[in-house]
Amino acid sequence: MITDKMAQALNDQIREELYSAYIYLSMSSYATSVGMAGVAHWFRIQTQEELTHTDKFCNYLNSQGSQVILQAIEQPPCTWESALEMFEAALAHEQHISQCIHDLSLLAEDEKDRATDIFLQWFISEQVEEEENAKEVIDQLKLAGSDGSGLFMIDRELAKRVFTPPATNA
Ligand code: OFO
Repeated sequence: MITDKMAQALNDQIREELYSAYIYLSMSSYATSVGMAGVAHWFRIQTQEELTHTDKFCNYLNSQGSQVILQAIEQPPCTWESALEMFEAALAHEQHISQCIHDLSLLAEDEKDRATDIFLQWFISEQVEEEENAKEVIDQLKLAGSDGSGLFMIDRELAKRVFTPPATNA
């Protein structure tokens, strides 16, 4: 059993996770339209990850006897100047999500809700990885600069990303 305030905050986070899936799907679609197949693939995998995050929050709310109330999702942007701009936007978005998760954890503490706090620990670690993944690609893209063959090689590398479902499905 969780408080109404906690349930509302977790429902808000479901909207955030769905928006994450939405913006990455938009990035994937844009990358496809400009011939960056590897970038498109990378963001498509990212979309799948975000849907597993959504699922985790939904399952947790249900396990606590709370209803999932889906909210409207804002329209994401649909064009970017370059692959670098896309990954920088992805990193900024992940930093925002990290802040949301930290705020949820603080709220759980305020509510003396240990179960939710423990549930959120997985997301706190996951966010470190999410930010790191985007930063890694940003560094590579900055190194390549405007070198077409460098960008081509990065695109090929990004095409190798594999979707790994989370080990637990709390
Ligand atoms: Fe990208 O971690 Fe969820 O939103």
